[in-house]
Amino acid sequence: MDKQKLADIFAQIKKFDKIIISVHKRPDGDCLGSAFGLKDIIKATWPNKEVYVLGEYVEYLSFLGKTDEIEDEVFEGSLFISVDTAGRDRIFDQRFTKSDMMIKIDHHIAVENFGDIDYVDVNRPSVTLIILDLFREFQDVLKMTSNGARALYTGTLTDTGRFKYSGVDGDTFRSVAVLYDNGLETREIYDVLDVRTDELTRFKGFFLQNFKKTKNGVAYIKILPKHIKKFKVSLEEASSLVNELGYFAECPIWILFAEYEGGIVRARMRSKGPAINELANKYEGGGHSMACGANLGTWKRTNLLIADADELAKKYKEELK
Ligand SMILES: [Mn+2]
Repeated sequence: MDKQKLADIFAQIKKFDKIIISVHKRPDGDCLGSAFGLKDIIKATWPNKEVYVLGEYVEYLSFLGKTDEIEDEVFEGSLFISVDTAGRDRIFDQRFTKSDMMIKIDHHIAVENFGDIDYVDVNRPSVTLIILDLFREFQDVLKMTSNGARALYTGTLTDTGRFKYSGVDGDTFRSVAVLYDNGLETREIYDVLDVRTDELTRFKGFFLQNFKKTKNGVAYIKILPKHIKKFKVSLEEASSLVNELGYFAECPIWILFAEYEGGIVRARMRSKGPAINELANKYEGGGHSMACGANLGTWKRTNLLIADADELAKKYKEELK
């Protein structure tokens, strides 16, 4: 935690009357949770400030808040805050250059610096927990409502795999305690997150019947457009099942392949053994050491990645002996 930089960010938020918060493309619980949590803190503390959240609509996260659509003029004289986004081109709204100042708040290994202030803390398992570092640092001034607590808890839950992933520590729970102190009610959140449609339930049946394993311990599944069509699920929904492959004791690595717009094949990669981010980098991807993604482009290349992952699993098991 960089207290000086948090103080700089606090000073800018205090100074600007107009603040625009943007998430990354294809947003998840952490970036929308951070954005709406930060908006709530700013509005609860300074009700007269204008605060906007820019991002795509995501049905299952719509309970966190409503995103805004704004004209170019609104950017004039504004502070732009990008959350949970490592690269400039991944920012949802590319009009950030029209803002007076830009702050980046993120927890991914920096691919580039693009803010006037860049706050990157890779030791925090979610950006919501960085927002909470800011909140706790200036607790005497900042306020939060139960809506903000809900948003920040949701992002913390989704990015830590419900407190299971590495990076969760005492600070995580000290921050979560602050959310309870500010009116957090968790029941509603679990009610929303634990919902599953008929379609996805049936797709899950298919998924659990059709995964494959390599010799040395890589579990994987290839989700083709025809499967998506047959079961009437979205790609996001289908991909959310990735960790269903993480239960095998003999498979330290698991991968979900799916085809995106324009026939582009991507991989979601997970590990409970060796670090896999370098492998992801080799295939035009990146992310965290145990959870990352790769851009294969074509189905043909998936077999290369599977072979590389299998080699990694083999080495890992040999080292354990
Ligand atoms: Mn995140």
